[in-house]
Amino acid sequence: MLSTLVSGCVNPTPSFSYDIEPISNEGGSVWYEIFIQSFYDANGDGIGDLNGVTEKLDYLQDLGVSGIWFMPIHPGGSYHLYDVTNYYEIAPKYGTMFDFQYYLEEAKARNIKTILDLVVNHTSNSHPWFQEGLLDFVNDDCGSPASKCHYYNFARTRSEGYEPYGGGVYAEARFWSGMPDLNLENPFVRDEIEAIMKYWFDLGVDGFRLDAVTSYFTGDVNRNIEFLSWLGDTAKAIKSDSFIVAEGPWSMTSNGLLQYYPGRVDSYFNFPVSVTGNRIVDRVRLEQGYDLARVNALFNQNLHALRPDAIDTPFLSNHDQSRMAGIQFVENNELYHKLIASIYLLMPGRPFMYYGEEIGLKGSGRDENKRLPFIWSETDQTGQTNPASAADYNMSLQVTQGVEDLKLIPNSLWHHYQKVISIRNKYNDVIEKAAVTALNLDTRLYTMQYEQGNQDLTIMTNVTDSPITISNTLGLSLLEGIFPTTDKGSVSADTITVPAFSTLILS
Ligand SMILES: [Ca+2]
Repeated sequence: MLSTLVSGCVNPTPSFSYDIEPISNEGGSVWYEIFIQSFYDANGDGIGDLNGVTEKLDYLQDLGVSGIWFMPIHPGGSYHLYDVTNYYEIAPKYGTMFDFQYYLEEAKARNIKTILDLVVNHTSNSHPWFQEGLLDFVNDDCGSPASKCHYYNFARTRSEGYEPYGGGVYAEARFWSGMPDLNLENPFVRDEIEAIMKYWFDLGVDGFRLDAVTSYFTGDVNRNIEFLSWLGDTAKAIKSDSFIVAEGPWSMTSNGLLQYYPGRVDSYFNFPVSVTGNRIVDRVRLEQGYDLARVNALFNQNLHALRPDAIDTPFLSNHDQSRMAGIQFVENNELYHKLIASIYLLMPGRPFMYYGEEIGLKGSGRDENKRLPFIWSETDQTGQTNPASAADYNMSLQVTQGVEDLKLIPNSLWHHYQKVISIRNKYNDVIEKAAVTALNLDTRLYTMQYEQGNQDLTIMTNVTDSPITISNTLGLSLLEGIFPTTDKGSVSADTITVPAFSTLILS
């Protein structure tokens, strides 16, 4: 069961509907990360596939998302495909190039952009580059600058981060021997990466998510930044409106994150607000709404002082983290999850959801458990995928209701996500690139003033389980509300009452 347990609940008979206007996803900026294998299986082999995603594009448009990040789609050795053997093909289990082109056409028709995982820190050790390079190195045949010897960091002696490949030959492989690190200083390797990006841009993809960027040159931030800048500039030269978002750094602090922004890619995932840094969850637990606003606003200000063109990417969790839904609040658990979704999906930048978040999908422990099958319906198994074989999550803890079930519950988590995203899309032209200021109207209120051009908004969220009333000293009026309970609060010339767990959009 999704958490409908209501102990000490604010609202013992929570039967109401979210009031959702039909808002287009066009021009919105909520993105959605998909592990294709676990999403929707169109051909009945238990493995999610590209045709399955295409079938569910109407679903994603209905939810309101405007972009998709695909985890790797290329052939590779592991179930997750982060060990690429061919950057120009589609993994057979996911379909064909024709399926991908058909997907892109259908996605564009629904205003949905697409970015691909670009894994260039390393390849598979089965990639032909590595096989050729190893052979040349073994044969002492590395004389030509174009030799694949120089695509990797081969050595005759072992040092830290190097793995053995037989015959006394070692190569740098920071993750494991199946994923040897590319030599990103090599201009021939850079030419290969440029050609890969151009190939997928020409097919119609909108950008890339860069895997493992802090491992490009392990332990050397400056060289990582230099390479990221080369990659970002190269992408923009091919496609000026492309979107490049880098995985890391996995820093807990704003300063750790800002350290990478001199690298000229559009964005770096905001780990401090995710379940790793836990900024949002922690401040909500402590009822420190203003402090959360203060820290988020300060980050936004510092970011734009450093890089006016940069775009933040707030998110809660991804395929490498325990899922958000596993975080438990003692009371009103589902209401707290709704509240946290309201906060991060309305932050400036491009928020990234992880597939299944909208149904409260759980997963923690080994990686396979963090990438478990999406649930479409409790009763209809059409399209249902199987977990990766190594998954060992205790499925008695997993939710059982899927999208179709939650759509029938008017105040479900699913409808909450749809509501928040509809508000996001409606005001995205103000929110996405806004300059933000934190307002201290009450320490328990998360209040942000958004300014973009001559437009402004004030977004006020009550991070507690009780209503809060303040004086309306700023003379704000109500545009919209996101109300996860039956309490709709009030805004008058004198006072503003924000219901528990609720968000007001004011001007
Ligand atoms: Ca399939």
